[in-house]
Amino acid sequence: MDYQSLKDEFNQAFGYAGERVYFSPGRINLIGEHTDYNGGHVFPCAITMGTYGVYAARKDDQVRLYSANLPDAGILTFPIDKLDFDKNDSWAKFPRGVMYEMAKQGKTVNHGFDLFVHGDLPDASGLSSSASIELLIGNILNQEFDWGVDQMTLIKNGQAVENDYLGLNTGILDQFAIGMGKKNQAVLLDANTMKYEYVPVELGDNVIVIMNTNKRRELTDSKYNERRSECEKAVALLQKGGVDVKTLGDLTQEEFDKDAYLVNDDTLIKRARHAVIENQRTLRAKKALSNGQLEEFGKLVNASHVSLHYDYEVTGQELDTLAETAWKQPGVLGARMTGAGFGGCAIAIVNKANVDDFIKNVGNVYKQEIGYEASFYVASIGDGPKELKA
Ligand code: GAF
Repeated sequence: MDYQSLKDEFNQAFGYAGERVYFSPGRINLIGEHTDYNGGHVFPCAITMGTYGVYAARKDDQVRLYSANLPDAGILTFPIDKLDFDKNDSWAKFPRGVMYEMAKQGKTVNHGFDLFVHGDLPDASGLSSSASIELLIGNILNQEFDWGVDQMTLIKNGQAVENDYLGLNTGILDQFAIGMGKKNQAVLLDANTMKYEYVPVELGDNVIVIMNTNKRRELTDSKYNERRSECEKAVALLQKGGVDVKTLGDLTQEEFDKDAYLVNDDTLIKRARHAVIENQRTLRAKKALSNGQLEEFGKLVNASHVSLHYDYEVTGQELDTLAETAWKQPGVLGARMTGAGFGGCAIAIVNKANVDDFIKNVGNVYKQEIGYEASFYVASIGDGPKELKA
């Protein structure tokens, strides 16, 4: 999507010329899944697919919104001082939520605006279209209303929109990956301390292929919350047994194995074991990638999927079919689900020379086994939110 066509689209929606064009990416997580809310590490990168927004100031107090992705919703309108959550709000819940949460920090808007939005992230695919729009709006309003806050504030505000405004119990991974995105870099975040480090994604002759199950992630919210509380229960049982631990990210595998008997419940042990080992695996994967040990990196990526399948049980037939079929293809270093799971996307690291055959073969097997098509995109790792120039 280019600058001029986005401006043209604004004009078609609102009947006059928009002022400025902004972009906010989506994300993939290379490894470190379901570790963020367990005080562990994540290792994501922003991608060049994302959400574009065209902004224009209004003289009155109305906010008007139009999404090219949801044309049936038409133009949504609300006044700048009516920000309370409304479950019938369609996608206006995102700008309202961002404004509501920032207002708690004294950051408000003093006039209305028109906003046209157009995203090229597949909807509900686990590439973080929600966090993308939260960071898009946060960055637009920060610039247009001179809020003067840093990216980390907008990242945490995005998470507050999810947790406090929308009532979804998610971690910081998605907003962080998007807000801190850097071209051709992954970022290792310690979700316990919020310290982070960039690592160049140098994959030699390989590229990252995103594989979309095209499955709607219906049960995601309830299953996600269930996993979260299972991990919290495991921590509580370890503490009750006298283990000095605040989060599962505090533990090495050896420490966990030694005390796992205290958890005394098969399911809880499996959930906690995933969180502990996946955190350690993420650190090893970061090291392997930094040292150019791509085969080792790929093996850790595969092991992550296996753990998410057997111990965390968040993969499902669609993601398993994609990952397991990918493992059997020539030129594949590794493949795993990415994001919350239960549908959404997987990623594979594939030799450039094999990509066409890879997509054909995995696509055929998926169609045969699942009954409908998967979609494939070669990922480019891109920057975080920014204003686009003509
Ligand atoms: C979702 C959540 F939003 C993230 O915080 C993270 O927990 C992820 O699932 C699983 O790693 O994307």
